[in-house]
Amino acid sequence: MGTSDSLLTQAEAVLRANDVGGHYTRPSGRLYPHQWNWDSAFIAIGWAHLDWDRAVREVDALLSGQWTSGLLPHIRYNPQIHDYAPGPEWWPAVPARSAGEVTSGISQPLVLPTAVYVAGLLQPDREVRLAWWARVCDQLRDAVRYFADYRTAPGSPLIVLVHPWESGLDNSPRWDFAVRQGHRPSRPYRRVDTTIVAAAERPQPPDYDLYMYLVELIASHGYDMRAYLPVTPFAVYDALFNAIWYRAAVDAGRIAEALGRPAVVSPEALAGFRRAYRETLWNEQQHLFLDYDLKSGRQIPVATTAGLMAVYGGLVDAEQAGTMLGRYVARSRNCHLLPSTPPDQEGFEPARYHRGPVWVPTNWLVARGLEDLGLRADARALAEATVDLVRVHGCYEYFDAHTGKGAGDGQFSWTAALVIDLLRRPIA
Ligand code: 2M8
Repeated sequence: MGTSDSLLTQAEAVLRANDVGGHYTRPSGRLYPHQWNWDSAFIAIGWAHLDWDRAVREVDALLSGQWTSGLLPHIRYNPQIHDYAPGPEWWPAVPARSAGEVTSGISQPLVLPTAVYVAGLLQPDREVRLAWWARVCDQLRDAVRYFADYRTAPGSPLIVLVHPWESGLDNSPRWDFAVRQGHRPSRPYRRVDTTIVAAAERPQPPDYDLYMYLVELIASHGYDMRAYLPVTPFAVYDALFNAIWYRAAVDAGRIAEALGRPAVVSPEALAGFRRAYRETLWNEQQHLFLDYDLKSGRQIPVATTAGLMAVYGGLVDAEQAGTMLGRYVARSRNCHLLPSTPPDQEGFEPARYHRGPVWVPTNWLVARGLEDLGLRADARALAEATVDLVRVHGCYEYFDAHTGKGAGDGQFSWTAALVIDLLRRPIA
């Protein structure tokens, strides 16, 4: 068996081991036993190569947690499992469309419409593909529009992120400004994560104090952003979240178009969004997009991979993408690519979770974005570096930026799913 064959076999085994009853795929065995939003989107792409019907079930499961507003929750809890914290008791009275659904009360980067588009194209039978798209199209549209309808602030079409967990890059140094304010929840809370993996690889106590403070704040305002926006310390335009939302709107639009249905977001609104993204988030000095803190009315001066996601979003042209990437790589000397934070950025920690380590999903997003822009050599180099890291170290949750050593959970679903995609659908 060639090395790619054995890596494929290994990755497939990880997905199968994390498959919960053929309904959803947990991100990993003990650390994350429920269904996570953007994990399942990436995972569905992996399944689409192995067992297309299983990919459909992954998406169905995620969509069954959708709220009346269209929000797709960041966690869809499995009510049989109680060893993850915070549990659903922290998210009371969630307005899910289906009775009996137990979810969190915030969302995550909206990769799902793009995953449904990509997985759909992996179905060779056009009728089967269109029938699937027809079945999920309205729910995807609602998930996209939820952010435009409920999660913007006056004067800008950009989406407001209300919790570090929504960013997917939880303890990114970008959020240190809010952690430093010292907010704490009114009730005690427990942590399970540090009993499973080393505390040195996880967010710190002050990070969790902020997370739980915001959970209480959001839940106590009935999950209505406009009600808590004046009092929350955390309201940001996240460069990653907004780029992914834009791409989701475009891909949900492609699905609608294939079905002969009306646009999901109008071309004028998409153009206005592109303009706002560039005007608000571009930083000429860093040659990167930065996040924006609505409370201070300023950009957050912290460079991370989030600033490269405009490449995936299709919000920059090839020339700008090439320059952004070149700069980021040049600042990341002595690191495996791409460190989530470049080593010259204050707050960089090579082995601590989202503060420096290399993550397969963010690499995948940038590589696919480069591919779409025609920067094939860059895309291929990044894809190969990513696959090699997994080949050498295993399907870890993430990888030490300096040594490449795997960290977090060692049987990680999105790592497996996206390596399968990169091997089975190599960069064009
Ligand atoms: C991590 O986040 C969860 C909270 O959502 C956690 O730390 O418990 C993040 O890496 C997030 O991006 C990811 O979706 C989740 C599951 O893999 O784990």
